[in-house]
Amino acid sequence: MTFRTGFIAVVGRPNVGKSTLVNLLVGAKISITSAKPQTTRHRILGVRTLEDAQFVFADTPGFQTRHRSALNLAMNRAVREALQEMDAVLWVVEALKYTPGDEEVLGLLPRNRPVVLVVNKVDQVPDKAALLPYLEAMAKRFVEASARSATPSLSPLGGEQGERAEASARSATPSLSPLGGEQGERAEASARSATPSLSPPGGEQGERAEASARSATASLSPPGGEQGERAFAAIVPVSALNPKDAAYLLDVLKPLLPQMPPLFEAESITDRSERFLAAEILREKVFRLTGDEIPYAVAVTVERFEEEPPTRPEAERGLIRIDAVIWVDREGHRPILLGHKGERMKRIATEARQDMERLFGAKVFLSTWVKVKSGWTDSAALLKRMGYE
Ligand SMILES: Nc1nc2c(ncn2[C@@H]2O[C@H](COP(=O)(O)OP(=O)(O)OP(=O)(O)O)[C@@H](O)[C@H]2O)c(=O)[nH]1
Ligand SMILES: [Mg+2]
Repeated sequence: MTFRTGFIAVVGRPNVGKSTLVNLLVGAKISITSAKPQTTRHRILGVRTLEDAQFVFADTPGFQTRHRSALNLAMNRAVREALQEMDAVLWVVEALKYTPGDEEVLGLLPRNRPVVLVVNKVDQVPDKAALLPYLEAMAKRFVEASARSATPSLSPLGGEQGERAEASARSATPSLSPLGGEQGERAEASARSATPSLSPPGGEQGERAEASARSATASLSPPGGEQGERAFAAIVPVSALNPKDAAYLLDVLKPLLPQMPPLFEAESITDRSERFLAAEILREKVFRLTGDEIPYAVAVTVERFEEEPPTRPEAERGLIRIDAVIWVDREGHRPILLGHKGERMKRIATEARQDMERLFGAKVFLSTWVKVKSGWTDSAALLKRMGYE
């Protein structure tokens, strides 16, 4: 039996559901999620091992260019690095939406790796037939973008823009070959072939339309970077909230991975330590339980992570004692985080502890402190101390 193992970068603009999708594919919650953009700040690997394949997903921060703090630059760097190292790319977009943020990500996609377009949140689309023209438009954008990136246009250099121009120039180089006509036509033709299966919206029928959109688009093009060839390896509409969608996506990805023995133990689910995951879980609760003013300026560090020996011989793990500091940017944020009589902070800590216990399979004793360190999102030195490389 041939075994396949490969790295898959999961990229997209903020809040499209990358981390939710990675958790679904891994089968465990290893990456934090929230309704607020810019939840993920680090690259984090999620591993899923089947009988004949190991998928190593790299969840990445949402790529964004609106704010240029040191933190954001570090986050964007993590996205670029992930894209360079991977065997395949999952580009995640939100069903029926296409924003300038998505366009930015399109410009970063590598030319020499298979790219699978994941159209997420289809559960929010009542009329599944409405997806077909969207999928068609996305296929077309991908082809057009590759034609554009083959002739890098002059753009002002310096800062991020410069980096971007450079990155796309780099990505264009390996396959500088005449593009146009045929490719676009092929993608369009296969998108068209999806259209006859249009069926009336609603209930089961809608689902059927979705399924046939899948099967039609899954064959949009052969995977991989033949010179001058560039179309999505597949287009897969999913809901990251629907466990049934994971198996299909894994099936699509498997043939894109190189034949190689596994790199991680079969039971591994991530490359990150429990200490790191504990800090992330606490940060997730801050994101979820505070208003818009707080999350972006919050960081969490774990000052102590100690596991006691099990008290009973049959117990696998002992109590884990965790001391964590929640760093805020301004003194004014402290009372907001604590809430009336400390109620909000209490809830944050309780929910975090429960998630930690579930993930670690151990009892957790969690102590938290709130400290103020102004300007940390803009200071490279402080970022490093807080674990943002
Ligand atoms: N309805 C619906 N909501 C979803 C789906 N996938 C994700 N979400 C929600 O979308 C929000 C963002 O999800 P995340 O997984 O944190 O998104 P992300 O792309 O990782 O975001 P960043 O890390 O900030 O870039 C959360 O509230 C999720 O519950 C989906 O398929 N359907
Ligand atoms: Mg995320």
